[in-house]
Order: sequence, then structure tokens, then C-alpha cells
Amino acid sequence: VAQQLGHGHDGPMGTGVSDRDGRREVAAAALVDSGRLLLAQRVSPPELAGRWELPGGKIEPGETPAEGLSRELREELGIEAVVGHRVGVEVPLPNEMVLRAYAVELKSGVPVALEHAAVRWVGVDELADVDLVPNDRAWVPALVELLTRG
Ligand code: 9L3
Ligand code: MG
Repeated sequence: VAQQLGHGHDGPMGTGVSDRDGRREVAAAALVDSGRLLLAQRVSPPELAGRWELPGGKIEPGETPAEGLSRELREELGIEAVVGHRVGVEVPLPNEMVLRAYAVELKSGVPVALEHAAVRWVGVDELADVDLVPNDRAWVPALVELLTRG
């Protein structure tokens, strides 16, 4: 109810949209097209720069996760996308945030690295060798399944 009314939890980083437990969500896209997964190479912070992630970002107050993730993908990659079901485990982040992945389908456009160093498509056989950001590594088994079974 709190989220529907737009009254997020006031955490240490300020007011934001939050779930039942008072956590702000970061949503990431498991975007699969033609049997390959889209990865994006981070430029910041320094400890994550050069490593690969599922693109996405913080859900803003008043947005559903699907709306917020669609916005992030428009901003970061210049694409229109359809956000589907949850994928893999949820990952606790510092500052009362939680990271969740969603299966995403490309609706229109071609992904371009507007806020990343680069983007790349990887097949299931390449996934284990990618230098993923630590937070996203817990998703590898679920991503393998998504790429294998669709
Ligand atoms: N994060 C981790 N894995 C991801 C994404 C999209 C984000 N796949 C972490 C990095 C930041 C925080 O979540 O600490 C917010 O993400 P962003 O706004 O820097 O993309
Ligand atoms: Mg981001």
C-alpha cells in the first residue's frame, strides 16, 4: 500500500520507492534475442569499470519495476523493450537496496552503448568466461537456463 501511495521508505540515501521491507529496487534486464544475452560494460565506479552487467538501474518513486526498467533501457541503450518475468535470485545491495533481474524482449531498436563502454551479445557457451560484475554472478545458472530453454 505504501508503494501505491508513493510513500517510500526514508533510508540513509533519502526518500525513494521501496518494497514491503522498505528496500529500493535496482532492476536489471536479461535481454535475450536470437538465443543470445545482451551484456553491457560498466564505466563506473572504478572497481566495476570494464566489467560486464545486465543493463538497468534504480526504479524511481512512482514507477513500477517494469516501467523503471523500460526507462533505463531507453536511456542506456536506446531501445524499446518489453519487461517480463523475474529471473534468478534477488541480490541484497548496500543502502537498503535490492537487485532483481527480469526477462526482457526487444521490441524495437538496436542496443547502443549510450551510458556504457560497450555492449555485446553472448551465447550460453560464452557466459562462464565473461568478467561479470560480482552482483550479477549469482544469476549465471538462471541465465544459462533462460538461454537454453527460452
Ligand atoms: N547494479 C548491479 N548489477 C546490475 C545493475 C544494473 C546495477 N546489473 C548495481 C550497481 C550500482 C547499483 O546497482 O551499485 C545501481 O545501478 P546503476 O544505477 O549504477 O546502473
Ligand atoms: Mg544502470
